[in-house]
Amino acid sequence: MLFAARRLCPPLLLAGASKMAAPRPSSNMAAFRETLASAKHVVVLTGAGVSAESGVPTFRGAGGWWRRYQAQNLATPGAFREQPSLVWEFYHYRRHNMASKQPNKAHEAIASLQQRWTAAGRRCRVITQNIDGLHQRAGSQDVLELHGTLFKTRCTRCRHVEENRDDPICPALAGTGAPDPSTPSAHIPVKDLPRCRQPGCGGLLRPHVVWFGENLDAEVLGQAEAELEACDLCLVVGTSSVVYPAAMFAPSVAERGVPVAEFNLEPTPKTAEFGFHFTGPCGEILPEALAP
Ligand code: BJW
Ligand code: ZN
Repeated sequence: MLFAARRLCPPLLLAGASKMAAPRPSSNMAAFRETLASAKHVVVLTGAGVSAESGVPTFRGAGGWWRRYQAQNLATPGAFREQPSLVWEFYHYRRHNMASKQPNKAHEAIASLQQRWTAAGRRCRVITQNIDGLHQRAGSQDVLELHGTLFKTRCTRCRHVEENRDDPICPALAGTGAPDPSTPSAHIPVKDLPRCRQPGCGGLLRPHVVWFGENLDAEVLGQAEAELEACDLCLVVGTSSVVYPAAMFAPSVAERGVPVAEFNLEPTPKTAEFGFHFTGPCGEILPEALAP
């Protein structure tokens, strides 16, 4: 199992060891396109940056604030335990916000690549850390959502998972969730937050997403590992590559000698481990890189 050893190792040690041996990444587009042309099985691993040009905030950096909170600090089981109303306001805002967002040219370029390749008997699998559903809306099929989705809930009592696109998801959240730092918290009583409708349950619902310290779904992780072990090209698009286990996916592919191309506004802690790095907005670069 490719990732078994890495799961047990601190990522900094692994990153450091690989960095020493890695050559400087190329930004030669013609060379990348030759590599793409000869590949048979590509994995496209995406993060928040792929949706940035759709107007969806990223996690880290300037856009990663909601009120006076850093988004990543609300994406924790502890935050939900202590302030379920606040965390639901945050997710209500993000669910509501998605109604006005559209897939951008990067999502479209990836979906188009997958459609062309599938028709030609080649394989292209999208693995995303995003929970916004924009890859699927652009036409990508069989997207692996590593960190869950905004549009499913899970019951904290009976664990039932179901799709839910209601906006608002419960009456008490209507009109809440504004991101401005001066907005007061709604302090919704727990009994009025989203509740499970399974017979005899009524438990508190939570977003079906993966928060810090929680395990990724074993089935999803297994499928991602299988794709990464079999691919002959990996694209890493719009991720800071600091959140594990996703942060070790592309380095593991590179470690077995398979080309990896990173598309990002800036270098990441993993850039030196990759064969290609293209700096700039992925909505501009990917259409050129993946054009037929
Ligand atoms: C553009 C662009 C444009 C912008 N074009 N580019 C080993 C060692 C130490 C710690 C750990 C470890 N293993 C696990 C951990 C703990 C933790 C972790 O990794 N912590 C690190 C911070 C160190 N991981 C976990 O807890 C994971 N669970 C786990 O591993 O379980 C087992 C375990 C538990 C505990 C200990 C050990 C093992 C679960 C991680 C879940 C992450 N959840 C979130 C929230 C999801 C729900 C939600 O969305 O609300 O997932 S956090 C947040 O970060 C979200 C994202 O998917 C994820 C990654 O962020 P991403 O996508 O990279 O976004 P940004 O904002 O960081 O970067 C955007 C990038 O785009 C930037 O680089 C920009 O430059 C670029 N960009 N515009 C191109 N136009
Ligand atoms: Zn329930």
